Amino acid sequence: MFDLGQFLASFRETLDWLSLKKKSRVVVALDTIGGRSRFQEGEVVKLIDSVSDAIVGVKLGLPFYLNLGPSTRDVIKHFQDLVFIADWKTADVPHVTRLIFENIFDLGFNAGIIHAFTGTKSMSEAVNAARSRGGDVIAVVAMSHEGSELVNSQMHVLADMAVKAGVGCFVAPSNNTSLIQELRAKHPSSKIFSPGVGAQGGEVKAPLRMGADYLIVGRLITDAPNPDDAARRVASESWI
Ligand code: NUP
Repeated sequence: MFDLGQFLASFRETLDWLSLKKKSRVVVALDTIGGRSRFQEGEVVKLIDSVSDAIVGVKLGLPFYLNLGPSTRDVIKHFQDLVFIADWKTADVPHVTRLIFENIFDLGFNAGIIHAFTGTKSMSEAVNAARSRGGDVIAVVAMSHEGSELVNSQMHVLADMAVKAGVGCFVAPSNNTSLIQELRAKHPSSKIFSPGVGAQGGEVKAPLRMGADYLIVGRLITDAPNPDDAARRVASESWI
């Protein structure tokens, strides 16, 4: 349903507003549905519709786009009461980064995720594309999987570069809450998105208590026998 409160608000304001309205800090990562990574547009719309009251946004990765292609735009258009984040984790030279981000916003996404290690020039191009289209940029400064020690050891350097480029939103792992705590301490007004809840061992409340703003939750919800029940459960636990 269209809501006037969202009109012309920034990505971060819209998220805060949706969060308050729905009493949820959950962004759903839609990589799989019931364990399957191939699905039709109708199934996607049905799933998002069933969980939309309990979530503030949907994060769609590259597998989703490779599966559904330009129909992604139609999926996004269906939902006025959610933000959509393109998790394409771009890692390219500045002028190509700009092209990618222009496409992300032209598809209807409200924000896109970039790897901070690409540096300030690439991130600035993403930020410029975002500003000219009313979107936002989220930088990966730490990761949730085994093997991410190298990137995680550079979190502060990466976050400082991101801030220099005008980025105010970060991805940091829910299963490594000390990193969230450190990031929050150094960047009090940033927005921290935290993946790794459930399937990767992260908890719901711990990352939020350490300073995360939003949880990115995939399989715990999308592969559950009843995704709507699972989403409602995680949402109510996230409202602390
Ligand atoms: O460090 C990261 N870890 C991570 O899992 C950065 C991410 N963007 N993600 C994404 O979050 C990953 O691509 C997936 O879409 C989601 C987590 O999914 P799940 O483990 O909750 O199913």
